[in-house]
Amino acid sequence: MAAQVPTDALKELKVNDAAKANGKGAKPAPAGDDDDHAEDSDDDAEENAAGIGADGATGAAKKKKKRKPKKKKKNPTTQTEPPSVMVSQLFPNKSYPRGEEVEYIDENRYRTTDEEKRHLDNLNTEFLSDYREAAEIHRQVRQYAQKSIKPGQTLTEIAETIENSVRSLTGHSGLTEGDAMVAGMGFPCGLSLNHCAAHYTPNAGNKMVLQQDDVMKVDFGVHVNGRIVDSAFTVAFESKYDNLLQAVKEATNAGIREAGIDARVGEIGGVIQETMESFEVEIDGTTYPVKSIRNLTGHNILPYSIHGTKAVPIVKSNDQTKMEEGDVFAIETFGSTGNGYVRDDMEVSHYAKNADVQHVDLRLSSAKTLLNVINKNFGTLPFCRRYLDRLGQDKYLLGLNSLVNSGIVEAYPPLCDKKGSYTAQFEHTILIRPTVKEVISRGDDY
Ligand SMILES: [Co+2]
Repeated sequence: MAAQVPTDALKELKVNDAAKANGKGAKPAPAGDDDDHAEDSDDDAEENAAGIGADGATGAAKKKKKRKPKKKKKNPTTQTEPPSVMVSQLFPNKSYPRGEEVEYIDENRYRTTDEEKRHLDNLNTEFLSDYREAAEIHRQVRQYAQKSIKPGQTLTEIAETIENSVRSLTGHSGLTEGDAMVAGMGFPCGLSLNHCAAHYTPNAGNKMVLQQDDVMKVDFGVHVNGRIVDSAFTVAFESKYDNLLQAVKEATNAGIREAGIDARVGEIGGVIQETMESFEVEIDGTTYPVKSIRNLTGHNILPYSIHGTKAVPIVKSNDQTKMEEGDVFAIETFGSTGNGYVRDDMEVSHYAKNADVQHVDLRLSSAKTLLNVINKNFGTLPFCRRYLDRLGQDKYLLGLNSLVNSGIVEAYPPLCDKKGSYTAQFEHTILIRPTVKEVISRGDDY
């Protein structure tokens, strides 16, 4: 989930709307026919099948219904499609795979073998296994998404498949009070198309259909005990976008490479920008420079809080903020064929309770009720309108807007570059451990 450059810092940025190239626009996907895509995962009918109510059967004493010996349900050892098996069953005793572990360099090289740093690492076993579990869930769900997402699907269907898979793999449906706080979605599944870079997800009734020509950013979070893995990728079906995607993937990897203890975020931004902007992309006969979107940033992650206090810019700046031992960062970069600058656009879907707002007296009773629902089910984790719908809430918009206006809840509107442009995103979560940097969400896909 993207963080935005704070407004006063933005004033220092020069906005250059004079785009060199003027692309023919990708129209927002028109509303189209629903395509029902019934993919069932339930294969556990074996438990209740045999021998119920055979008592009253007429005649034929000979034909006694044979009671099937109750099969002991074995723990599955492989994942289903779509994913439905808890990863805690696939990896007994919390033996989750590690992320990519990268040794520190220069004056921090000693840390990998240092006795004291290794001891500190060993104090973090729960933190690490929660993080590795969340990361493994992210990988399994996104790899299924990469295989299965096709033009013609509705965005609603795509989002719900991803979100329901995440919930199944954590073993927490989030339907009972407080369950979504134990483990589940770390933030809503963003499905932002074309010129929209971030924070779009369908609200109820949305009929948008993914098109062959679309470039879609899939950005979702998985949390286990509040340890949020934030990772994103971009889907496109046409090869004309390859260079755009390549630029952003390499820029994100450059940012990950530069990250480490004592690394200054402004310098990391410079390396990201240099990598990103060494690319151009030809789309339908027009060549565009790939620009870093300068008012979007990576960010640190705190327990139950997706945006901490540190930002990781994706353009060069003199921000001297340092990464420190124990930090968790989402390194995400966005490339664009447009202005390289996003604005709020379209209907809001994403919200989160503001972590640092104290008690406010609410007059509107619907706002009070809704705040109670948010407190119990999400705390400070981001949620979207669909998550309120599935909890059985309705007619909550007035209350929700009142919470936003009183500053208790923050709205995260979709962030879009100029119409007709294309944007791409790749993102990983990294742990700045005492001994090594662990790219926790790394997979063989990206
Ligand atoms: Co993020």
